[in-house]
Amino acid sequence: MLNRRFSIVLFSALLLAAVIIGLPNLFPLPRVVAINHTINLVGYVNAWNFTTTPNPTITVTQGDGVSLQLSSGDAVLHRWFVDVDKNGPTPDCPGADICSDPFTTSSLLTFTVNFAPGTYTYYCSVHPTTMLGQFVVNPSSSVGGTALRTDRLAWIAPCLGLASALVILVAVTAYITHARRKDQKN
Ligand SMILES: [Cu+2]
Repeated sequence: MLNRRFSIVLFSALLLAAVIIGLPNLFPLPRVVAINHTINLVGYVNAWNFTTTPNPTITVTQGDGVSLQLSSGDAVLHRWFVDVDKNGPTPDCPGADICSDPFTTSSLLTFTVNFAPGTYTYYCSVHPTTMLGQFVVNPSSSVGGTALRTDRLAWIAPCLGLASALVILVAVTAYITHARRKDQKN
């Protein structure tokens, strides 16, 4: 009778542990949701955004969206582009590079970062020696097509820890109760 009850408690505890540990695998984590970056760049012949060379570094992750709000701060003609094919300050558009329209007031350029991770250079095609900066593409955190969301992992880990502690507590209590009753019996 006692052995049977102990077996049931132990089996339940193990089942609970299996379910809790297996749960995250039953419901695969969703892919990382690509971020949309809204970036403002104001063009001046000396540099973008009142800076001097080097210009602001733009950092994104592969797969992200970019909404680039461009404007001319000095009413001079500018044209933004990122040198995706890495062949220097000649814009290859249409082609490998991603280019804005030429603008003397403002222009909105939206695109998806669908090129390989790495460090690229963005330029103003009109003033490529002063209006240039780094465009850094970080690799997506996806591994084998399944992405890990750190914010979800952040709450799963303490839950797993707590659940494991409970399971161990239940198992130890059941074992002690079982051993004590066995002693009383003898
Ligand atoms: Cu320019």
